[in-house]
Amino acid sequence: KDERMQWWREARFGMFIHWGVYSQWGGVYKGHEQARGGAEWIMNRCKIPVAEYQERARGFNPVNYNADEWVRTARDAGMKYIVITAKHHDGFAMFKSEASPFNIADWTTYGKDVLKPLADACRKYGIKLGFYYSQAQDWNNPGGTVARKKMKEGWPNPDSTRIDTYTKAHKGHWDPRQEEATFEQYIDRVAIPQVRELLTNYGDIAVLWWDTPVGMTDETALKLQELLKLQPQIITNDRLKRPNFPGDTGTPEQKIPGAEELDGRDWETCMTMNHTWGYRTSDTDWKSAETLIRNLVDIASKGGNYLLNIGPKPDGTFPVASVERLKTIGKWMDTNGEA
Ligand code: FUL
Repeated sequence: KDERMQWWREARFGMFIHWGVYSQWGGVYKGHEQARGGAEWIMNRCKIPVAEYQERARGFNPVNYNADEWVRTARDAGMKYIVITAKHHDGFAMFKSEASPFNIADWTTYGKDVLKPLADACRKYGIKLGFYYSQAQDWNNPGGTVARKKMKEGWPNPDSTRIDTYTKAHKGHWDPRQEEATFEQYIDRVAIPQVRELLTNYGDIAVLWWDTPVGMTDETALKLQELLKLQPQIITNDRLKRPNFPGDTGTPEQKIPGAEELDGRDWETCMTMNHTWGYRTSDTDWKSAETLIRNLVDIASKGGNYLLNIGPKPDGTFPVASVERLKTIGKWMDTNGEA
């Protein structure tokens, strides 16, 4: 384990990328600002019907996407690895998939896999590549689960004009099309084959970043965990299924643990530069470069890693404010970063 973990322990700094068809909404649905949560949650928060979400997804066309530039931007900031959302909770695959037509190559105007060029660029620049995969929540592929956000009885969802009594009676689902298969069928038909694709078609994969184990059982988790043998060196986090599947790394989200909270396990703080993971047009409340550098130093001093998020725009470019901050961090790294 120690040998496998070595590069990761030395890395200290990585780039998280939340990019998908949700970026097209930018946190706005039918003229209304999504009130709560990250903009990558818009389908769920605003209860967008499956057909409508899928229709808009057809138009996803990131013509300015340049994987080479992305990886150089990460490298120049001193980042050693990248973790990108291969599939987020909305179920849209950013890669060519035989397991679901709802993927970038088969579904969209763009018509190409975006992970392939990213894998090539990472290899070229010596940056490790990891995939985020939402294994349980999937709002478009039938049978996927839905996290139910706590909503007080009688309180309307500020983001939804639809009635929450439906979602209550349907385990959080808001569209009958989401329930056309069982969770086990979804795992066998979509999640397992897609994770196999991700661990087979892109060369060495350094990290598998699971998320939100809603509805997972030990049995479904074991099936997914088994696939990791396809990449014997891979490192995984603690979000496959709770409890019983601790993985290799803890995942404090949007917070830096205090020194007294550390328990000897490897950990990685993931954090946004503003308040959203997916691109949000209205969110210009950015942390300063100084704050980001201070966070990195704080985390490194406690033995953790900093996975700092970028929410690319639907055209495939990074927000300018994010790039500016990465440049400032890069300058600081040049003088203070490494021995
Ligand atoms: C959370 C997800 O629900 C968010 O959308 C984001 O991906 C974050 C890193 O993990 O649990």
